[in-house]
Amino acid sequence: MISPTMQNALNEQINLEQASAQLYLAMSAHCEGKSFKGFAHWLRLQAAEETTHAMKLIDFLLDRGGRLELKTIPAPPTEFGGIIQVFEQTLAHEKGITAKINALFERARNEKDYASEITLQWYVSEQVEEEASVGQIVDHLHAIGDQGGAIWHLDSQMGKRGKA
Ligand code: OFO
Repeated sequence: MISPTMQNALNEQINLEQASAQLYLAMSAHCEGKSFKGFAHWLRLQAAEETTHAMKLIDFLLDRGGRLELKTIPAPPTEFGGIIQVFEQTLAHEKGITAKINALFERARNEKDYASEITLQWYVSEQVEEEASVGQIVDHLHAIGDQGGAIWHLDSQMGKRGKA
C-alpha cells in the first residue's frame, strides 16, 4: 500500500504531466497558426507523449492500491512569441519538470518506497532525454535564427518526428 504522502505527490505529478500535454498542444496550435507545420507536428506528438507519462503514473498508483485524484489542469497561454521563444519555453518547462521528478524520487528514497523509486527511475532518465532533445532544437534555432530559408528546412526536419 502506498503512503498518503506519496499518493499526494504522485497525484500532483500526474496533474503536471497532463498540464504539460495541454501546454504542448497549445504551442502546437500556435506553430500551426504560423504555418510551421513541422514544429506543430513535433509538439503535437510531444503532447501525446506527456499523456502517456501521466497514464504510466496512474497505472502505477492504482496498482499500488492508491487513489487517483484528478485535479484541474490550468489553461495554458495562447500566445508564445516566435519559434525560438516557443522552444525556449519548452526547455524551461522541462527543466521545471525535471526538478519535480527529482524531488519525487528523493521522497520515494526517503520513505524507503522502493517500488516508487524504481518506477521513478524511468522518469529521471526520460527527463535527461527530454532536456537533451529540446536543448538541441534550441541550439539549432539560435544558430539559424527565426528568419530565412534555414528555419523552413528545420521545420521540415521536425515534421519527420515519428511516434516514440
Ligand atoms: Fe513528462 O516529460 Fe515533459 O514534461
